[in-house]
Amino acid sequence: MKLTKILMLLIGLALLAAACQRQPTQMDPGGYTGTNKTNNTHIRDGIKPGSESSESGGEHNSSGENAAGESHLSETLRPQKIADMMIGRGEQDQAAPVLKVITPANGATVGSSTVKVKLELGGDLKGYKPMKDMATGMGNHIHVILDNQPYEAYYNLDQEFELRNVTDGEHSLRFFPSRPWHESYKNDGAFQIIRFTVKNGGADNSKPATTNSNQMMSSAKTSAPPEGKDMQASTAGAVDMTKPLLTYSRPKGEYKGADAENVMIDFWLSNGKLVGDGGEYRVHYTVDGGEAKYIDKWQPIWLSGWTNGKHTVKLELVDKNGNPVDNGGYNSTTREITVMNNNAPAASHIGNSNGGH
Ligand SMILES: [Cu+2]
Repeated sequence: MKLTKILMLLIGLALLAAACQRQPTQMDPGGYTGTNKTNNTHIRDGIKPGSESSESGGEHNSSGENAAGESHLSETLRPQKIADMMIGRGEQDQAAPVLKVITPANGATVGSSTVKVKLELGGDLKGYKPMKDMATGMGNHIHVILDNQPYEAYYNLDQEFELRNVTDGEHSLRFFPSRPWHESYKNDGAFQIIRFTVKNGGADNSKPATTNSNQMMSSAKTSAPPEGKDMQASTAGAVDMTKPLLTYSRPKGEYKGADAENVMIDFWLSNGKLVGDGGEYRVHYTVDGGEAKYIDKWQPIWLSGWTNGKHTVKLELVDKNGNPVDNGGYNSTTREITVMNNNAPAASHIGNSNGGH
């Protein structure tokens, strides 16, 4: 009787172990190997990515495993939906957009807690234009980052973007163009960083966030209020704009349904190259404080196998030996995201559940 119970327990454990081993582990476990683990070439081959991984994702969901537990993440190919979108975009993904910051000027002092942003987009655009599609809530957009906060999405460059309730003090702003699925353009001139100061701006961060209903703010020509966002209280880091700078971009916010199956990690890297691109840096990332992983080529990666719930994602710039490379505190960033992968039928529009950000 007792022996039977033990035997059954052992068989159960063996089955569990076998289930875990079915998951492919493509990620670099540590030291730089000189190979690139991502498989962007498969986009052209039209291979459906992550079929094994989505299966394992289902197991975890049905088990109701705590999100704080290990997610058994694995690197997957660029999702087919995104590969399809790229084909539909013509040459846009080969564009080299160049941003110019008109307002606020680098070094400017602003006497208001509402900071107006004006950008100019140039370069080799190949049809790239920031614009929100009202039907899908998606479109090309600019990522706007105040200090080291999560980015805000800016869609219509014909109108100013308003950063509201910005606290007094020195701040930094970073900008770069992004695709509808939030993958950044990585060409020279795409990324811009400026510093500015708010003086006697009168921001009150004890007040609840206000909506953009202040009609006086918008210009007489336009009926729609400007895009904008109430900002959290923060100040600039002591960033040296000439030194290697890692800018966290994705993941961010909530991932639901089909979008939760493959979560993209994407970042901007200035003034330095990763080892896989002939440089001397690596991007060290951890999920939920788990095993250290590395990105050695500057391109997005997609991870599948997320458990439902909240997760932390940390990106950090390190040197070849794994030592942190600091730059005003911006080179190590941790964000919390929420994953709700309910295995619902695929959403018709990827990214919808991200609120267009
Ligand atoms: Cu975005």
